[in-house]
Amino acid sequence: MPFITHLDADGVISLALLLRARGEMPARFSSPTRILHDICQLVPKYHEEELFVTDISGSPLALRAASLFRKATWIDHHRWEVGEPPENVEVIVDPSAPSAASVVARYLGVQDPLVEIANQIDTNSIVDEEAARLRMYIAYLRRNRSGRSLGSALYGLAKKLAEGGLEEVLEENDEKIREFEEWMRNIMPRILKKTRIVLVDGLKVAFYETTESLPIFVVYESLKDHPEGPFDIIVVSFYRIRDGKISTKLEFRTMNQLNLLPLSRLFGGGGHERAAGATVDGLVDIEMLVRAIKGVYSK
Ligand SMILES: [Mn+2]
Repeated sequence: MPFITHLDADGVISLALLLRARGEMPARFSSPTRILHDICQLVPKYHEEELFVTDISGSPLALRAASLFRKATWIDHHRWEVGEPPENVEVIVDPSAPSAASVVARYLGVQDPLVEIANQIDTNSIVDEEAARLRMYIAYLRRNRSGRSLGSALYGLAKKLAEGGLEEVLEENDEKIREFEEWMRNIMPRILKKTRIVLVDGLKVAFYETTESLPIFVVYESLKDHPEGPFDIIVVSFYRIRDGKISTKLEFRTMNQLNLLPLSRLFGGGGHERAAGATVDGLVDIEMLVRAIKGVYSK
């Protein structure tokens, strides 16, 4: 039974819950932009089995691709247009759920303290130290590994969590977590300095542009200390060049309960009301973003 999940704490915890309920399965870590590609890649080898997808926004096309498997179950909590899914694809999407893991737990009929950890991390409202440390450990892995090596590390983590070993994982990787914390402490003043604040028709918007991929929570945490905060919109733009082509990955966050989905939709993306994003071909600069924000939010 192949499994595709999001490459973050919620995705890993969703996998852990399914591993415990259903036993070992081949897993792949994906994202909304890569999901169609990843489903198609699994078709030749696994189409006679049941596919599981969690914590990733789909599309009518992705659901059609999932229908090439004997059966598919798609469990998520992002807000997206499900439409009428193919007959053999079961879609369970609850946009009001704090995490995909909580929807998975409900689907499986289980209760687990890991769900609360996923809820705290995914809604960026961390209370427990364990949640903060797990988030940093995953961020450490994403910083130091990629491709297959990252995939197998995250799978190993999910397996440990499934066996009830959160405390153990955090203890074993204490040094790595500290290393990440140290890196984070060093980069925070730089983020604060490089952030541009623009007032857009009464909305206070913070722009952070970078070519280095970094976890959004690091930017968010940095901006908590900004003298001009809190911000209605935080925009993080990652510029990437691949095969000579530039693309912009946009991430939107808010400190003031603003609904960011219309803004991310404008760029062909999605997500949650308070945490959304999009990936755009070409370069999206601050001027374009200001115009987009005006278009969406100005009356
Ligand atoms: Mn999630």
